[in-house]
Amino acid sequence: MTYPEFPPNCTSLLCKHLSSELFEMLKNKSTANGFTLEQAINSGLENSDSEIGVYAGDAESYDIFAELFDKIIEDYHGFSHNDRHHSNLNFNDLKVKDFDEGYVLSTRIRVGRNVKNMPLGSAISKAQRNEIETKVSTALNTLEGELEGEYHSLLGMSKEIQERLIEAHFLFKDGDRFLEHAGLNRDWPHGRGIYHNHDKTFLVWLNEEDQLRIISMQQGGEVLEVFSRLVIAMKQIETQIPFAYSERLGYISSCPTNLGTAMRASVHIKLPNLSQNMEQFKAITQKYFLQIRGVDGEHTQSKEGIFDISNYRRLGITEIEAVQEMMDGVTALIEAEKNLELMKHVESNLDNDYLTH
Ligand code: ADP
Ligand code: CIR
Repeated sequence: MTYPEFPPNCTSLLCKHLSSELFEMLKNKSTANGFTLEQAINSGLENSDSEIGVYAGDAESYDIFAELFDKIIEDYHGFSHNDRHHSNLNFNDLKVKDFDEGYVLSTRIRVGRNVKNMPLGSAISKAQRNEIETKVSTALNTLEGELEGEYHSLLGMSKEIQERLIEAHFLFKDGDRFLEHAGLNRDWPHGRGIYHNHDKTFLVWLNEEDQLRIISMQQGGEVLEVFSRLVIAMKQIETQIPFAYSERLGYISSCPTNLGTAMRASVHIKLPNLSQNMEQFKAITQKYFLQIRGVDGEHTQSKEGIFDISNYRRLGITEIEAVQEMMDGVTALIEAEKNLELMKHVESNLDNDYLTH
């Protein structure tokens, strides 16, 4: 492979950080699983509109290709080579905000997890993926109380049910072109599936971008309820399934954006006025380290002024800090939305006064 020609408009962290010198240094290296630089960067090369553009094939990728991954990790999370990740799951440390009524429609917090001593999805074999499905679904089937539910393999699920679950925000989509070019969709739909409790407030995705995505979600803005359900579930699952974890990088994930806590805490929030003032909207999200996504998830658009707002950073901050950043930022967004509403109201009253006098 020769040094790739990046298009001039390429803004991914891959384009930004993969110099020809770095490429020459890493191009012949591979991990014990045989994962190469070429595989790690393929998604970013095929999708020049990538934000990041790289995926790891195993935990070792973060060491073997560290000169590239570390630059991307520092750029995204502000976490340097000498930093160490720390965890905090103590709900008592959370300064809970009660969001004003009428803005937050639903809350979802998820973590990504991968099984210790297994390759990640980009480098895994079909047999290993199936083995994970069997082991994890067996473990999930032992959960009790609120977490009790059933595992549904994608292989045995009709297209119609899949569509319905995707539309209701419970299931992942197939055919994501970023994952496709990372080798993460190989053998689809084998080994993939979803576990959920009866109320669909606790869900686990199997073998999508990460081997597990553990999810807690519900209508409304009760963040503490969503977070505590997730923490209980994460801890119970981990007693049966050992997860890939690094003393420096925390939980190991396929995409470097998900390292550390691997946690994305999000709300669906209605901001019809603020979304007409994108400069102000973006300034607030930058101040609070928030990410704006569309209402159907990553790489989708907003509908009817509804956005998915979540913490941007996941590594180098604790789980509590990740959730706190989301809550503080969302509170600031609601405040700004209310002020814009008020201004609109005052302006329309002034117009009416002018017309009637
Ligand atoms: P992930 O969060 O796993 O990185 P996505 O951004 O693709 O992945 O989101 C997955 C699904 O979760 C999408 O259907 C998205 O609309 C849904 N979702 C995310 N946040 C919320 C939320 N707060 N309430 C309801 N659904 C949500
Ligand atoms: C990109 O580079 O834009 C995609 N590979 C997505 C990156 C961030 N999202 C993620 O980890 N799910």
